[in-house]
Amino acid sequence: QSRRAGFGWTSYHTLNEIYDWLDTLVAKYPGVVTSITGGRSYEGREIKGVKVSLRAGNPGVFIESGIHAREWITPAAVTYILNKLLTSEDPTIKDLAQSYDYYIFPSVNPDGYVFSHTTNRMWRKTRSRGNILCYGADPNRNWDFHWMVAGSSSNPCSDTYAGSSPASEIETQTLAAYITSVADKFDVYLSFHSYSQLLLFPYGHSQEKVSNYNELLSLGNEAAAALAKNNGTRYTVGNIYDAIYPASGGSMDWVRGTFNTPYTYTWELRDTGRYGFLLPAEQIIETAEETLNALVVILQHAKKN
Ligand code: ING
Ligand code: ZN
Repeated sequence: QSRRAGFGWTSYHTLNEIYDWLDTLVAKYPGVVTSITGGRSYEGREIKGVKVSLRAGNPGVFIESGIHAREWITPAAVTYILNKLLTSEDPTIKDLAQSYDYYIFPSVNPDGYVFSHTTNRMWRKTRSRGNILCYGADPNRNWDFHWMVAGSSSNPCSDTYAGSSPASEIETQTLAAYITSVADKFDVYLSFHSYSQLLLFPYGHSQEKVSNYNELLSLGNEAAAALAKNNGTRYTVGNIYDAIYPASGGSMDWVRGTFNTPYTYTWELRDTGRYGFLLPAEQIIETAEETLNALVVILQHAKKN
């Protein structure tokens, strides 16, 4: 990608490129895009986000991606969707952009993301040094809701190491504090992972059904149908425990369990394993476009209810 072309979605970007682009949005859309911060990482990097607010008094949508370092398609797709919210001429997208405040954090594990660019492409965890041999904890097993109950490891060398205690990771603590500060403002929470093509909702610690299980399942299936329209990409929808595997301490489950946020989904974006985490950059735009179609269904439903 040439310097003149600026930020785009035909290649994957470094953390600095993503953060610089967020800064350009703040400068370009004064009063609409504002800088928000989820605190600082173990190595001192900012957890940088933006709030998009086209109208006063709207309900909120909270979006996080990149909690796992190697899942590069997630910040790529989320920044694409952010750009569409600001620039689309499509009346449906414009309406949704004007109907919600968006709190968007494209890279909530910045140390891990940088490490996956510089040193180990398959890195998943944070980079905290709690153990001399193995660094980092799984930031999606570390949240303080049924911590270490399922699908979590107490071995610091495991990729699913839950950390030494609930919210042991500074990234979890500081992002949780930010989420708490705005929790009364949003009723949609979306977390982005890859890969497997799944649309997941709570919970992961047990088969316990959330109160609106049927609504989340049928809405998820409607969203998956909309997603399949462009390219035939097929998603499976369900609660974490049954649709993927038992796994506790994830960010979404903490949000649902703590604030009772009604619409919470975790996405597992493309693909189903051919490329896995190494999804070719040529698939960023198609992936983001189909995901946006599904997002429209979820946000339109949440708006009515
Ligand atoms: N998958 C998720 C993981 O953290 C998940 C699945 C989502 C578990 C939400 C718990 C909560 O294991 C990937 N690919 O990271
Ligand atoms: Zn993940």
